[in-house]
Amino acid sequence: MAQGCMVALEGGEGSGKTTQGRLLDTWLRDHGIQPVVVREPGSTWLGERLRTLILDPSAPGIGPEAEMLLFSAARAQAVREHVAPALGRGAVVLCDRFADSSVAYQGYGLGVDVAFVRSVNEQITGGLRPDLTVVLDVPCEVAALRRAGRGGADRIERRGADYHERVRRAYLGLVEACPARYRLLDATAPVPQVQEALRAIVRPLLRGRGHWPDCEADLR
Ligand code: Z5A
Repeated sequence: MAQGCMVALEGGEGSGKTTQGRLLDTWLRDHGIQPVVVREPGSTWLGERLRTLILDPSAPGIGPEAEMLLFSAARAQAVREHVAPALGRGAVVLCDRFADSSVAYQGYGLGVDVAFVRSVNEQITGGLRPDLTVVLDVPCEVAALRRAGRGGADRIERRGADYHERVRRAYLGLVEACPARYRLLDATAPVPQVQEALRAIVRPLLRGRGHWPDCEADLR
């Protein structure tokens, strides 16, 4: 019987989480695994509305604590509606961002008390933690160039280089502090190369949780 298993993709803006998450999803489906994919903020009626509100560049003066609580409300709903039920029935859950985004962006980035952020995360997730968090890392200048190609920066993307540097450092610190639960991936490489490295990280975890038939020796 396969066990529930949660993989989170984290990292700064433009590090390629969405691109890599989609490729990982397709790869898993090609091998008979039907992951539940969640993006934060979003994936629920409430979360998608909060996303529009929080990222709106014309939103006037949302304070750091309020911002953190809005992201938390979206997360609480996503956990209740999707993540917890999926894990309960033994599914694979892929999250494009999870609780560490609030630690990095609102805690270390904006100066909200990190212990408070962690404690809210603990309450709203019931202590749920991803089995594995892959941090996709790119220097902020690379992320800025990728973003420039898209235009229309949102409220958080508009923050200065110092802010995004603090966020990046926060993620690197999380990986360093707990190598058992985090893996760092150099996301400056071309997309297929990053995907190959990501699969190599995810494969043994899923294999250990019994997520594909024994007869399939290698999951390419
Ligand atoms: N946020 C927060 O503050 N607190 C929280 O608790 C949570 C979130 C949950 C969500 O907006 C924002 O909310 C986010 C953090 C904050 N803000 N920031 N900054 P989002 O979902 O729109 O933002 P994002 O998660 O950062 O997504 P993104 O900017 O789209 O980045 P991405 O998903 O990591 O990258 P991508 O969309 O896959 O790729 C970006 C571009 O780079 C795209 O043109 C790709 O074609 C290109 N790309 C991707 N990979 C490569 C490689 N390897 N080489 C070259 N080009 C590449």
